[in-house]
Amino acid sequence: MSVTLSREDIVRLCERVEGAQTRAYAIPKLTNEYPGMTIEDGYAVQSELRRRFIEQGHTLVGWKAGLTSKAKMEQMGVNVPSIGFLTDKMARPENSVISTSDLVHPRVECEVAFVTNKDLAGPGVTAADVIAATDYVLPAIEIIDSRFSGFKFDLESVIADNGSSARYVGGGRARHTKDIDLRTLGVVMEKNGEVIGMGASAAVLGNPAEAVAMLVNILHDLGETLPAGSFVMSGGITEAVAVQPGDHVIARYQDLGSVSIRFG
Ligand code: 0L1
Ligand code: MG
Repeated sequence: MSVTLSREDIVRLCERVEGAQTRAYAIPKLTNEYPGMTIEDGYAVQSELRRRFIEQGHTLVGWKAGLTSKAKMEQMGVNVPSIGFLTDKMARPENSVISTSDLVHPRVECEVAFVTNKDLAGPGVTAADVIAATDYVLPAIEIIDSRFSGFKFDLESVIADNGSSARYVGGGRARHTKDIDLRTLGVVMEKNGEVIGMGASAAVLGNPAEAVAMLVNILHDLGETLPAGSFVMSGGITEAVAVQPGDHVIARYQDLGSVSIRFG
């Protein structure tokens, strides 16, 4: 597979996704109009979106791996994970109020985030390489927001929509990887005081560091590397749960403390 869309079509689809993201409205999945669209076409649209956001003054702070748990891949009917970019404008402080009026279908996921202190470049990057290049890990909540009507999407469209990236919140307690077992970190997610999800970090490709390695290897295919100082979300441990105004979500992690966020 390769990029099949013309430059004109990439720009057209990017403008469609950018409008839906910045003005918070739902659009039909892109493959309705472009049924032959490939995963590489999806990344071409995502790269154009990244170029535009950076041109508009956003700063790239890192990347996210998505669809990294078996449950989520099965739910979506896909067998490969995806990646998306993260900018400073998507970050929100812990326990702040996130406005749902700026979002289409917000849902929350519990993730382990990595902060790197060495450059990583594929191909062939392994989980051990990721651990060697990790400064610390911290707990995070990702707020994903698929812009596609009725959640009717496919991998190509999701990748073009930057992997449904919308907001992210880091917090809790940062730890060195040598002090924790990255595979067995438990997490309990509560919404308004009720437990709505739980899991262990091994749900993410057996070890969240594997997801970061996969991400760096996909970056290589896109002609990119992961610079030192990057913030990387490794993928949802728990199922994504819908949120609405008034909700308070707290994710309690074994060994990593907790992260909370409110919705207004
Ligand atoms: O973060 C992710 O796992 C990406 C999910 C993309 C599909 C969705 O919006 O559920
Ligand atoms: Mg996620």
